[in-house]
Amino acid sequence: MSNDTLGRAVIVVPTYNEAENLVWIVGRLRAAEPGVDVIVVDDGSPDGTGAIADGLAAADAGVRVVHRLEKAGLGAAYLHGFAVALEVGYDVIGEMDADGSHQPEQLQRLFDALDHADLVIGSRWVPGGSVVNWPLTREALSRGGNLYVRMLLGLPVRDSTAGFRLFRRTTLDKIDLGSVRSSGYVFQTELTYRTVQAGLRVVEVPIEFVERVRGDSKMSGAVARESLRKITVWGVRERVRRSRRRLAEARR
Ligand SMILES: Nc1nc2c(ncn2[C@@H]2O[C@H](COP(=O)(O)OP(=O)(O)OP(=O)(O)O)[C@@H](O)[C@H]2O)c(=O)[nH]1
Ligand SMILES: [Mg+2]
Repeated sequence: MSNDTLGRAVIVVPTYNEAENLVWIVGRLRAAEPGVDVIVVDDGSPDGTGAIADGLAAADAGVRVVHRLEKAGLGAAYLHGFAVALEVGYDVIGEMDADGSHQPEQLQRLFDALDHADLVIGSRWVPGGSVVNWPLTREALSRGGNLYVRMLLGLPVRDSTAGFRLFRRTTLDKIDLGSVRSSGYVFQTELTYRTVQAGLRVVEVPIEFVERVRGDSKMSGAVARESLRKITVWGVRERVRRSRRRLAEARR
């Protein structure tokens, strides 16, 4: 199995108020991929998710928990989880939501593709990918956002905001995580962008994304505005960089 040649793997699962989902999703993950460990990163969820995660870790040596004091955004939680995973020495470090939108049973598809990639994204918007139970407005927002990213940044990626992923350790080592400042979902786009800029290979595999059934979404206007603002700034910088390069080449 490809997982064996890739080394030790861990999936980082950020949580904020996922008490209704965590046992279910971690159980599915451990059943689908018994060789893959889990790091839950909880931002002091008032609904007791942190204590539930501690219970899982006490019963299963493959699960560990990072407790953070307050809700500081998805990006900050992932950076913390990645730092722990790198410190422990994992070779493959993944991302997955706790709300059931990403199906652990489809994780093997991502591992299979990691053989010839530095970052694998479980993608809703490549042929074969799909979304279950999303309102049209949500789909339009995701498709539109991804189109904007492709146009402005020239990224050859259909679903750069997706949060079902596998990174090789070497990829995280090369993209300077210390300078990442994005806190909301634009964090995903920033990491994709950095991976492409570093000349590394990004491969998308189709997944079926299922809208959460239990618990509340953390998507907010502030999160969407951060995305729009950052992508626009990066896009302008990208244009300046490209025209400077063209000018320099013309002078040669
Ligand atoms: N630690 C931490 N986790 C977060 C934070 N915000 C969101 N999450 C988790 O990140 C994952 C994705 O968040 P969701 O609320 O599902 O976002 P979404 O998938 O865009 O929204 P829905 O489609 O409504 O589910 C979930 O596991 C959340 O619990 C945060 O600030 N800190
Ligand atoms: Mg979700």
